[in-house]
Amino acid sequence: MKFGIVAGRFNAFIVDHLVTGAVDALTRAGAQAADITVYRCPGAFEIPQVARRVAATGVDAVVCVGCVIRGATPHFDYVAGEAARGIGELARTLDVPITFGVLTTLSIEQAIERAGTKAGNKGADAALAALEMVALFRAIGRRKGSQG
Ligand code: INI
Repeated sequence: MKFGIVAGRFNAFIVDHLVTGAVDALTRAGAQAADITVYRCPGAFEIPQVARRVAATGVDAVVCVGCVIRGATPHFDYVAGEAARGIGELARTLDVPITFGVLTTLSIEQAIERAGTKAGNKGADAALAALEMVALFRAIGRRKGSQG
């Protein structure tokens, strides 16, 4: 199986831990490191554009990770909203599992908690969701056209 991980570079001190969590989860489940490619883009807003291209390379799944932290202006809502909307749109329209490991938090502390400390690692969670979706798509594919 081949996987693409698309990571926003904005808030890299958090996102790097999400990437590590995603790679660890995939390799622990049996993926080869050589079959995992990490693509970095400027920020969460760009993730859907990159994920679409990565999906077109023939990978089995795309794991999206990023971190949007609320600031003093409405900017957060636009960036987080477009990232979620864009990734969701891809997931519903492409025939490749695309999972959502983009943190949208109110504070840096909340982000740290979700990047490998007390609230787990959302990059790892998104990678595990991708593995489950690949298996599910294969199971659905096998059933397609079968008699029972
Ligand atoms: N991108 C993020 O990934 N996280 C953020 O918290 C963030 N904030 O707060 O601005 C952010 N902005 C950059 C954005 O994703 C785009 O890269 C930029 O607007 C250029 O298109």
